[in-house]
Amino acid sequence: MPRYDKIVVLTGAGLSAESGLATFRDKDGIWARYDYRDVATPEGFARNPSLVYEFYNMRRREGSKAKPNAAHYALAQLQRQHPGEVLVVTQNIDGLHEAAGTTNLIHMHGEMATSLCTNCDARQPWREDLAAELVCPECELVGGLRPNVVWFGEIPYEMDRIAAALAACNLFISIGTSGNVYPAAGFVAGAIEAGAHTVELNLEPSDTASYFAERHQGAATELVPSYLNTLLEV
Ligand code: BV8
Repeated sequence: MPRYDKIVVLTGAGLSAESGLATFRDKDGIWARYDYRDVATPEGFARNPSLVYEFYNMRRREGSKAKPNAAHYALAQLQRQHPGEVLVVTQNIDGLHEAAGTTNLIHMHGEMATSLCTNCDARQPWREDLAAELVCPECELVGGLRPNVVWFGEIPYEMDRIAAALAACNLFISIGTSGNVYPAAGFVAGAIEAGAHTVELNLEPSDTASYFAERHQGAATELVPSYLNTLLEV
């Protein structure tokens, strides 16, 4: 049996950076161009829905053109070849993990290619632009469709399943996240409590870097394949 048989991987925007998708807090990142209170909060959506629709329409269009990179493929290969359980929890709303073949996956902050109806709560695949005047295919009401994305102040998806996986894991790997946003930034503490080995793979030390037992600094497309290969060799 390999040294680690219950692995939880947390990913953030840094994993998709080399696929051409902007991160949030890098110097030319999304939050340098938009105020998160305007585009990633329920209050911002209520204040100016068309700005929020356009913000996510633009990211959905960009996301639909992006391709997985070597780090996404290395994670999918780990899931296929590692005899243990590998759960990927992503903060990313792009579909690059799935496109690379990752299956055991939780989008804790939602997905850009799905809509949420505020009238009937239906989540549906949605690749086109979203707008206020659209009809929900489920309840046929107009005006209820919003991006199926978790905004600040909203509860991330599948927190119970994530908590259970962290409590049982013996290896926690964090890739491409600045460790700014909770509850995701607190997962490393849960993994430590479970007695897991903790590893950070990031371009630069995150805000929670000091929590990690092992840290490697560099680009995800270099770090991730080489680190994950060491897990497949043991
Ligand atoms: C919650 C929407 C309760 C999706 C996002 C006061 C009032 C209200 C709330 C709070 C408060 N104080 C704290 C909070 C909680 C709040 C929070 O954490 N705020 C922060 C700012 C302090 N959190 C929430 O509100 C969350 N909900 O708490 O509900 C609750 C919780 C649990 C149980 C019950 C109730 C909801 C948070 C989700 C918000 N939604 N976005 C979207 O538009 O995409 S947040 C946004 O940040 C994205 O989701 C993103 O995924 C997330 C994290 O960002 P990162 O992925 O880390 O990206 P970032 O740019 O920051 O970093 C990239 C990293 O990659 C960098 O380190 C860089 O060096 C590295 N990198 C770059 N290139 C590469 C690379 N690494 C490797 N290779 C490369 N090539």
